[in-house]
Amino acid sequence: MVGALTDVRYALEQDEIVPCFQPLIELNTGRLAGFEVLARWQHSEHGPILPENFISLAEQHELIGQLMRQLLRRAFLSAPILGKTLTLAVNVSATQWRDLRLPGQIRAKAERVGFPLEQLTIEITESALLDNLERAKAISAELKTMGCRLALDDFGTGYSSLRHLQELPLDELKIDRSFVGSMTDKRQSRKIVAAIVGLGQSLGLVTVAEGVETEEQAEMLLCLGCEMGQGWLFGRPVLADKLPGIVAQFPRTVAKTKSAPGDGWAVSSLEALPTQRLAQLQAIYDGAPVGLCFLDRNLRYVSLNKRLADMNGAPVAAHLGRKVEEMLPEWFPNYQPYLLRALNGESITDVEIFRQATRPGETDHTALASYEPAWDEADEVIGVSVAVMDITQRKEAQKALSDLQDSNALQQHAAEFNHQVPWIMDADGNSIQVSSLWVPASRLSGAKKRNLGWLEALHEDDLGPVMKTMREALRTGKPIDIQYRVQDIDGEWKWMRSRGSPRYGVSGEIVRWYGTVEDIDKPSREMEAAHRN
Ligand code: G
Ligand code: G
Ligand code: MN
Repeated sequence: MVGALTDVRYALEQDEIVPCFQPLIELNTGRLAGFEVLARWQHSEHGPILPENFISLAEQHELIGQLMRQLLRRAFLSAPILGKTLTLAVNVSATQWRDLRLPGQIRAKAERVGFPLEQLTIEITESALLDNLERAKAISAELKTMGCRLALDDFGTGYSSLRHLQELPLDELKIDRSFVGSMTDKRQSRKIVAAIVGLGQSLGLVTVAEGVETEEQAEMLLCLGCEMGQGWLFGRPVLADKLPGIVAQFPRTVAKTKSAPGDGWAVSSLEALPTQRLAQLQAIYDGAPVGLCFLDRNLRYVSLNKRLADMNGAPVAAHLGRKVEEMLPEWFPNYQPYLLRALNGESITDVEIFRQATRPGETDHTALASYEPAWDEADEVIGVSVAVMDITQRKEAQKALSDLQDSNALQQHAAEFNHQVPWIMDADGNSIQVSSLWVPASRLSGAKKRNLGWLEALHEDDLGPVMKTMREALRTGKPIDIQYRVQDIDGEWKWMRSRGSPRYGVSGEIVRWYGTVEDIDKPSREMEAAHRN
């Protein structure tokens, strides 16, 4: 029977248990970082036998130490092909973590062939920590001092105690293949993988995904921030004679300069921890000249920046967890169609939204909004990112600019017709622009020429009829044609005639009046003068 104790003992004597090597790949570059050493029994009759059939036997009969030493010896023989960067990872059984001689045994094997311990990773399972955590801690501390790296194997299946992560000087977290295998179909597995990666990142550990079989999984892992992958996608475990081929097949990780303690991998681990990245994102978020928020599928505020909170007139905290509809009941109907479209996967940019003042003291606002669906790794919409820019001032500036253009046109106009002085008035009869050529200019201050101040320059007898005609015109849009007297610089009353017509806006309302005013005394005086000559 295969796997009987005598067989295992015999296998060790005959050196039939040999290392296989499975590549470990840097997910973002596709580079080869090293190999995990996996035991295989090359049985003379039965062919290759998997570890599940002999490891526990070896453990039970205290042959596991010997098994490891034999594997290490053979694995280290392959050292030359690994160069100065590729690593080897070996599995050490739970039972071996009781034995304080473990580090010495490993060191002896490595020194014998000159394998650098910096390129050796020791894999530990959580079960090893259960019966004697203190001893396991002492052993791992010694391994670390020797320069080895420490990886927690099959993470997520055992006890996954956060205490273990805290107590051991770990460098890596290996995510069990059961999660990786189902992560593309099961949201739950995906969340567990994401959580393990996040946990690893926040503790400064390299996360390694085991059992990566498809491109889709590799892609998703990369998106989640997982740095390393191992699995059939990259390569099955192979015997030593296949190593050169594999090393040649993958680009290697870049040679590292002398690594700092706890910074062992040949992987360019990101400098910023997720918490730091989050803080930085938050800073960008807060400093953005736009209001930003993220809404979940129920249109609740998951996060938002201060600017948006200010725009909405409530503190940031008051928004969190509440629905847009609750926060902005008056405006929500304007946003809802866009939000729903975004939840359906459409990205909508640059929608102009008018926020009419709803409370006293508020002013109307115009905003430019974008709605972007947020997808998770399985391409499901999980919420909407909203960006809102207040463009009220821009709109006002545009208006002022068009007024300025009006004004330039006005000056030009004035130069061309020196008897006819152009003016511009708003829909309420307020004078917006009147050329300085308007006769009573010097008698009325600039401010008075503006708005309704121009009426003060009129002869009191003319004021009534002018106002009546103006009111009528403003109401009906009927062209203005009025005559009135104004006093010039010398105090002389002169007759003026003012004519103008309305300009209509897009929705049919009067937006401006354009007209000219002329001195109707002047042509006659000039004519008189001409006659006298
Ligand atoms: O690749 P494979 O199916 O052979 O591995 C099955 C299990 O056996 C894995 O959990 C692996 O960690 C374990 N294993 C493989 N090689 C060794 C070894 O040399 N020592 C120990 N203790 N476990 C090993
Ligand atoms: O030591 P550990 O428990 O991590 O052992 C790795 C085990 O996973 C080994 O049995 C190895 O043969 C196996 N394995 C490696 N890659 C894959 C893979 O892509 N898919 C599956 N199903 N098993 C894998
Ligand atoms: Mn392993």
